[in-house]
Amino acid sequence: MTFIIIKLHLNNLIMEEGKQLESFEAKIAAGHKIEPKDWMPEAYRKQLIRMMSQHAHSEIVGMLPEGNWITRAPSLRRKAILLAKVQDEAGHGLYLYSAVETLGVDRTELLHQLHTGKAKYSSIFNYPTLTWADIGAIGWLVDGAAIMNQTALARGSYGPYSRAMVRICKEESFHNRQGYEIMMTLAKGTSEQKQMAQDALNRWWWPSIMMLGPSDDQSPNSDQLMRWKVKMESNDAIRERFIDRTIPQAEFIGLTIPDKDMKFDEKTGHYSHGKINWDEFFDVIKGNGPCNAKRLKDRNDADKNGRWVRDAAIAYAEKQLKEKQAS
Ligand code: BYC
Repeated sequence: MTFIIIKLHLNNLIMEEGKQLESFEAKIAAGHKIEPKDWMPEAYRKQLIRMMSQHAHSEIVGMLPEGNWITRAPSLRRKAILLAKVQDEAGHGLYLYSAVETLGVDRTELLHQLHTGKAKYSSIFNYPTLTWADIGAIGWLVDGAAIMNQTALARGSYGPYSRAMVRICKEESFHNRQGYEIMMTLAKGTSEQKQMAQDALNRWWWPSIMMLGPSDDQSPNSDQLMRWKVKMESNDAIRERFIDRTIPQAEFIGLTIPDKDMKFDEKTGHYSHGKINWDEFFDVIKGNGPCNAKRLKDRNDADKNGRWVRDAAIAYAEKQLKEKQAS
């Protein structure tokens, strides 16, 4: 008898979950947003935590190679712009950690995963910034690729993530323009300056097109993410759009994309490109890129050195709360 009751109960639970999944998927198909208190399948929640936390980590790790150039920016104007950009990236990290917390996970845990090397962050930030032109290349190419991806993510199904994307993309557009303007200025400068810009393009081009994720045949998460409209387009589709948009920009300022196989295909209306070195990409995301160890150390140091500020802010907030409760 007990066995039958348990079985009936389980059947009811399965039916209930089936109905919830059906209405969840219908909501997404109709273009509605999923909000934190709505029912969602565990796999959707886990995928969002994975992707959004990697995104948040990328924003704050991305501050490191750029922050490295604040004291060496070539003029006061360039310094002020770069400072504002790096602060924007910190802000993006904050919106995104807050957005991930709506899924019931604490940012202390997420940061612990980053600092112990368990969590991924964007492959692109494991490359060094060797000259001032690299700051131009990051704004133009890295922020350019990020915008291409994130304007699609802004139409995604999870409310807090898609809304964060809207604001982030506005700021990334400014970052993209300042980077292109640095490259344009260098490309119009002396032959040494133009060479510096070309050298930065040579080093950042391939990592930038790789940062949009592995090719579709090597992307295990894409199908599920696209079915639930977390991702609106595949990695290769976004990469193609980024390449199509960027090549004319390089031509306009007289720089050469370092890919001798790149050519415009009249039939498809897109540029075809040379072979991407996916071995390098997978090696970098495994932790073996030129700067992985340095980035982790610098993040850990920043976390340790900033602890007193967080402790003081918490103590002040607690004091304020106590005073409010007492009055
Ligand atoms: N780097 O199944 P796939 C910025 C991993 S920062 C490292 O295609 P998915 C900026 C992937 O996680 C903007 N790992 O994955 C900041 C997965 O491993 P796990 C950064 C990567 O999630 C400061 C495995 O490879 N933007 O703009 O469907 C200064 C298989 O991949 C990467 C975002 O984070 C990578 N590049 O698609 C300046 C956007 N690519 O987790 C600028 C949000 C893949 O299964 N994220 N992997 O172990 C996304 O749109 C997607 O996560 C991706 C990858 C397109 C990146």
